[in-house]
Amino acid sequence: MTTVNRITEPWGERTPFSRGERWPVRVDTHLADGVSDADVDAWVQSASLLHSNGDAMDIAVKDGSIVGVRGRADDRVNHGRLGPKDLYGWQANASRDRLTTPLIRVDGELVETDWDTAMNRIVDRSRALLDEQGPSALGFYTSGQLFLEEYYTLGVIAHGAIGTNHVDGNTRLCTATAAEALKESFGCDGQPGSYTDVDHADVIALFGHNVAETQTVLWSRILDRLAGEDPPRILCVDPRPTPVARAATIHLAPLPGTNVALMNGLLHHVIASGWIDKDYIDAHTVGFDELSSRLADYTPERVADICGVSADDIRSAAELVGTADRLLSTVLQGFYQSHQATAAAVQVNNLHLLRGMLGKPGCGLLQMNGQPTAENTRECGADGDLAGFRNWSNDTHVQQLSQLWNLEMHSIPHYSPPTHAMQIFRYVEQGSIRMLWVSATNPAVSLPELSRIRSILSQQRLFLVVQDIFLTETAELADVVLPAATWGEKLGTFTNADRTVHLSDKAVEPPGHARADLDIFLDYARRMDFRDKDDNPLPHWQDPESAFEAWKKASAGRPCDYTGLTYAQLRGGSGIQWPCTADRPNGTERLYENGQFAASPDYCESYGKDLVTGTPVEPTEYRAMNPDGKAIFKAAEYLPPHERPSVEYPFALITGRTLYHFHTRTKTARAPQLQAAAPQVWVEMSAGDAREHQISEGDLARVRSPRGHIDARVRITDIRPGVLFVPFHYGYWDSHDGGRHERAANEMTITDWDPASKQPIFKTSAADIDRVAGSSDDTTATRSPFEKSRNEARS
Ligand SMILES: Nc1nc2c(c(=O)[nH]1)N[C@H]1C(S)=C(S)[C@@H](COP(=O)(O)OP(=O)(O)OC[C@H]3O[C@@H](n4cnc5c(=O)[nH]c(N)nc54)[C@H](O)[C@@H]3O)O[C@H]1N2
Ligand SMILES: Nc1nc2c(c(=O)[nH]1)N[C@H]1C(S)=C(S)[C@@H](COP(=O)(O)OP(=O)(O)OC[C@H]3O[C@@H](n4cnc5c(=O)[nH]c(N)nc54)[C@H](O)[C@@H]3O)O[C@H]1N2
Ligand SMILES: [Mo]
Repeated sequence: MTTVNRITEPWGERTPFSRGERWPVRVDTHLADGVSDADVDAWVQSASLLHSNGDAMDIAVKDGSIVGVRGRADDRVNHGRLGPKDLYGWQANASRDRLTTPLIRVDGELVETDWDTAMNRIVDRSRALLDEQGPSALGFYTSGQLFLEEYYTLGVIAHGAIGTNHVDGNTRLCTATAAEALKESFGCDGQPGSYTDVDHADVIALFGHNVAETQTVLWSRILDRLAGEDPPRILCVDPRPTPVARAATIHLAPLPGTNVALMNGLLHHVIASGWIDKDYIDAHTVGFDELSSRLADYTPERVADICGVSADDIRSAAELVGTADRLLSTVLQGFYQSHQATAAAVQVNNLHLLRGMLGKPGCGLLQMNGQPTAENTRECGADGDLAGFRNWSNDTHVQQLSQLWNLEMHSIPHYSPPTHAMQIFRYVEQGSIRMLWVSATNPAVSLPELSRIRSILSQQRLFLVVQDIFLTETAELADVVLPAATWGEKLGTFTNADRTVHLSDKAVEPPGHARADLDIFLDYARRMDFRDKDDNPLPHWQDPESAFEAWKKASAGRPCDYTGLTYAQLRGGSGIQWPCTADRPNGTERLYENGQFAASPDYCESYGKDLVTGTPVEPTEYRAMNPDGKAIFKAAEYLPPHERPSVEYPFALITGRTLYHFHTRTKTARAPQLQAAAPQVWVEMSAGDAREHQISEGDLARVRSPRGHIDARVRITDIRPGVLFVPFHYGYWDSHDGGRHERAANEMTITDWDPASKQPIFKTSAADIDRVAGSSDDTTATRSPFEKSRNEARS
């Protein structure tokens, strides 16, 4: 058992290893005070649910309650390690303020009720709206935090049984760009790389990805390589001095919103220097000539001006990735939550295609996921796309679904692209969507421009259903609140960012009358009496395992093929990476070995889009461009962000995460160790900017954008001058005083999205800052514990 303080030392002690060696095992455990291993009645298998890394763990159960967790030594993902959120976050399950019974709105107030009453309200309203207006009156907004079985079931209900096109997940805010970038370059979603690429790479490049704080165990793996022989060199592209930046060989800190210019500059120099694999390009790709002519103007000097980094640094960074023997790249929100998100992420794919670095150990590409089960939202079609990475504009694919679900083809909407979340909220605002069912997401804190979102969700004419485990900021606005069971209280599977499928077993009973999300969706389907064309119940399954078996049929022959997996096989041992079939019973470590892609016109998930306008490419156009299903180089011109710093709002505001909290904190604020480590919102600014504004460390400051403001304590850091950073975790609910404080970063963010992926822009808006009051004595206001312990160690 590890004894280090995992709040001040989140990555634990080093277990160095050198290139090509196996990453040593280190088993991390945390048990409740006074509980020892000997007291534990049972260890129940699961994986982590507060990030996308998929760290396998066992849940300790004593007297019917969760009393701790322990990493699984045999798992390929974490070799026993767990991060701080995994070690402490489970305590939220037993929080006394869990929702335990359904609530309905009566005379303006939410009151407790029974399941029959709550569900019948939803069913009555659904029926009335279907009669009056048809399927387009109903919208579903789900999550990246449920289980595979739940998404597939919801997808079948929404796309099939109801036939609405208005289905999306909060994955739109999270990994829509990952999916879109993979479709644009490789014809299909699906993560090419593997975490084991960390073990083999000689260069690791992180693009807008603060992996140290957001996937702490993956960072431990990188730190262990850095501590071993023949360490990899690191490129970090991030405007902030993150732990990744501090460990980097080269840190580029571009102005927020200039990623495309920067990537074009890197690719320009890679091509100009001849660091490309011409044979690979000729054999396996289309579009190289267009890319290289588009890149011609992006000289390091020009790019240096746009991005505010030196031309020499751009050349050095290009050399690092251009001469790597085995390059691993990861991409996340610094790229995805920006105005040219897909265009920027695609350039990282281009880098790997130019260098022929795919499908080989160490040559990984991880267009990262963020949420634990975002992969499943996408593959099961709960993000609007069709199940099994099927192409909505390919009739053969729609027909396959109609056969699987035994429905007429016309009852599955495929007349236009699925409605994306930002458009769903627009339709709610305009009144054409009249019932919105929100599951496992908290849009009243996580969507941009919160004053608008609050007014949309509190409209009288909207019937809002919220399915959550707590009475969140969103649930408070609902007409019906459904109490869900969560991780540890229900059975299901989920898939992490490197395609590893884990089983999560039920360890304890849910509190009160809370029910698993799957049971809630199936109960709705039964009460609605949904039927297929032979009058059989739709969906026809009744529990997690039968849902999983149905999903396997839907995945057969598609890139995300699960047919070789069973629950029995996923119990014990390690998680397994899809595709997993009879031919590949142990799963598949890397996609696109030998330059074979899933991009042929008849097989691909998407024909792609224009990266600037988002207009879908016509099937005939795609066929002409890529008849043999090769990988596709897509070029993009740099365009400046829509909202740029001005005289009135001189700063670029970016938002993001801290190591200790997950999203809107519904779980992490209820875990005492995590809450104490980051109890309140702050704003980061540079020392020079602070001086100029007469602001000192710890002062209370007001941060304003054209849409709203918050008050936050100031942390002075080495962030790029002209940039402010605010963590987005803090909604107005406060676990300490139960009070309400407007302090969510999204009070300030803008209603705008990337044209191709439709992912909202959380990382570029203009803002100003002013001092409101002097400094507080609370030092947690101004430093996170791991920063403090690092500073103490250095002095
Ligand atoms: N501790 C913790 N871990 C988490 C989560 C959490 O809430 N807390 N959430 C999970 C989820 S759902 C997700 S999506 C991931 C997100 O994981 P990350 O993407 O790593 O996290 P963020 O902090 O959102 O953004 C990453 C970095 O982008 C940088 N950035 C901002 N603007 C720009 C820009 O214009 N260009 C570049 N190059 N960089 C920029 C920011 O400075 C920030 O350090 O984390 C997952 N893991
Ligand atoms: N400004 C800014 N905004 C952002 C981001 C940013 O970087 N900056 N990042 C965006 C990203 S990447 C993401 S992923 C989103 C996240 O945004 P949200 O999805 O809104 O955040 P969460 O707090 O994770 O909300 C999940 C909800 O599900 C509930 N829940 C947990 N487990 C279960 C379960 O088993 N069943 C049910 N029914 N409910 C459950 C939780 O209590 C919680 O209310 O935020 C986005 N918003
Ligand atoms: Mo996310």
